[in-house]
Amino acid sequence: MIDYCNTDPNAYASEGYCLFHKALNKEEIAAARAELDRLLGNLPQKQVVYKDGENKEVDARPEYLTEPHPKYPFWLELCRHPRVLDAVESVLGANLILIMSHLIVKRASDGLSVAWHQDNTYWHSVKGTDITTVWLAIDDTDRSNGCMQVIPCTHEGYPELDKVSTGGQDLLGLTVEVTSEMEAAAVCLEMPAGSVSLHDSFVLHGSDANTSGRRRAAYTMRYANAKTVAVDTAQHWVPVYLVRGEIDNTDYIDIRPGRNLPEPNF
Ligand SMILES: O=C(O)CCC(=O)C(=O)O
Repeated sequence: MIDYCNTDPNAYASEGYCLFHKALNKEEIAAARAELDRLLGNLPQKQVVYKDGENKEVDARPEYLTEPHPKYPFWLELCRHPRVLDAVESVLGANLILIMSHLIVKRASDGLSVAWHQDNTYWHSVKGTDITTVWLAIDDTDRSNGCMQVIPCTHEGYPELDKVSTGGQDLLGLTVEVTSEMEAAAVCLEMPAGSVSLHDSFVLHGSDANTSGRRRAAYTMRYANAKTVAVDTAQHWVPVYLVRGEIDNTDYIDIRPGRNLPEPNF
């Protein structure tokens, strides 16, 4: 495991990730925690999740709070937060669409691991490579509560790696094969609540189980360059939102700052 962690947006293209400290302040993070606690208090008994390569109904878990942004204005507002978008713009350019989001909450003691994977190969309705995930720490995160880990530079050339079953109790049920040398090069993205990391949609990443006595909650917001990435909105499972810049595509919902947010749609 490498201790160095990239905080230079100019090195994002080569490293495949970058950390930005203090994107959200204490009050903003406290508000996110309160909203999250409200959602956790209303978890259904069952959830449909994409696991082992298919959609399945499973017992609900807080790791599976997928796509809160079309349903709850709080999370959609967060996805167009100026400091979040500034970080995204620094790596993807000025024309940005929001394509997905996911609250991944690992409870204290039994939070699921996330096996090594690439994001892009799961998203068949999205074509292109200029795609990043903002991973917002809602709780402080470190090795003991299952922080994100990235294997730098593995996005180079955008290889589409085959997935194999993990056969285990992890979040996705699938992984890609990784050598011990690659694993030794992984970086732990330890960060205080309010910081964000950005990772490329092809870079290998994952996280260990949370066996600590502390929760590890994160909000992942996924963005693409509106001009170089095409989303097939007929196939895509959530609306696509224009959050910054320009694009000539009437399939996308315009929520650039100053616009009203749409009514929650499901
Ligand atoms: O939150 C985690 O531990 C994993 C996140 C992840 O895989 C992702 O954001 O793509």
